[in-house]
Amino acid sequence: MNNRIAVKIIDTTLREGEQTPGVLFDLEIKQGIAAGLAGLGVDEVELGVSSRENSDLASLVAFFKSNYPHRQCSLWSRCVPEDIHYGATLGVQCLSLSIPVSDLHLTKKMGKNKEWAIEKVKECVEQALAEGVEKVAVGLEDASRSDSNFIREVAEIAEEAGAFRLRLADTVGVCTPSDIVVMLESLSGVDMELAVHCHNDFGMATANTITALDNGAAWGDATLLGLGERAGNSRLEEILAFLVLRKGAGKYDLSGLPALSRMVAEECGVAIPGARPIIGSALFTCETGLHVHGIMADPSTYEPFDPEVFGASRKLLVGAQAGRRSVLATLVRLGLPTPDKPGLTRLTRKVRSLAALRKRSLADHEIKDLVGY
Ligand code: HCA
Ligand code: CU
Repeated sequence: MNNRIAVKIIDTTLREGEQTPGVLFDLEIKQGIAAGLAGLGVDEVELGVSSRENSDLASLVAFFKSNYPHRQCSLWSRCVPEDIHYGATLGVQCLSLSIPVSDLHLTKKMGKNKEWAIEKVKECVEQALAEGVEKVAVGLEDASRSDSNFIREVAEIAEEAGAFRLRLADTVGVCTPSDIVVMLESLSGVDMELAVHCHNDFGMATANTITALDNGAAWGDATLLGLGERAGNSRLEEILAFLVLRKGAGKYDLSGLPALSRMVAEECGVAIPGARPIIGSALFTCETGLHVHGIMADPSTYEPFDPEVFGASRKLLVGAQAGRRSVLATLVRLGLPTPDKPGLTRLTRKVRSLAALRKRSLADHEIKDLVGY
């Protein structure tokens, strides 16, 4: 990562995450999520869409500003004067104005053209600044399927008008990490902070976000559990854990992450699969003899980080692929007598076949039964 300290994360669970079909947070939950995100040390919390119709927004902004005055909050806004005005009246620090930039979006969705987009960006950035918004950002929707010369043109206009940040959206999640690098390179020399907003349609959102942060982007977007349209966005839990555990970003506090993720999952009525990266409950459960042996010798052989980082614990099981060492360790753990080598081999065979028969790992009492205790 070019500059670890400079890397910053925008959480958009309360904006993009709430666009997930069937997800609607009430104000109290939104406050709980915002507080949790502030606790993790997320650099900016996008609190929602700037619109009078967003009935909780004024209270949520007021809550966040009074409780976390030193943490940046932002609103996402269409390039519509009344929405910009509304955001400005809420006194939010940062307003992210979003504009589509691909021909597809401009013509088919908006019935507009490139000239319109250029004009809108200029007008809207100027309006937001004139209305007293401290930091104005511009988000380019469908940037990954847009003409790079046009993106550069929009960037220059946004910069001239006074925007501090340009966010490139891979709106339908079609980029690979190398596409992200090319997109960022095409903006070299632009004097605004660059951000990316990556969707997960092909499962690459987290990789794309991390790659962007490694290649010149100052900001990356994420949502808790990767909530968002379709396959969602890059997952906050993966991004933060990677930045802390692999890149040494000490400014984030991961301790609240599992509880916050579970709270959001419960609120959304979704189950977190056991093998889900970072927050799954089965990540530190191991049954394969070879792996159990390695973990017993040194956990880092087969674990990328210590489960205690997330308050989790390691579970070493004996099942159909158990090895002699794991059977022996289980006997010791249960305080049972340990057999000689041939006896251990026989017992291991028995453990394996019983586990295969039952199609699961064995419980302690089953192992006791096998050794006749
Ligand atoms: C959406 C828009 C957006 C905008 C991102 C941004 C996207 O689909 O609702 O303004 O930076 O993915 O393009 O989330
Ligand atoms: Cu999006």
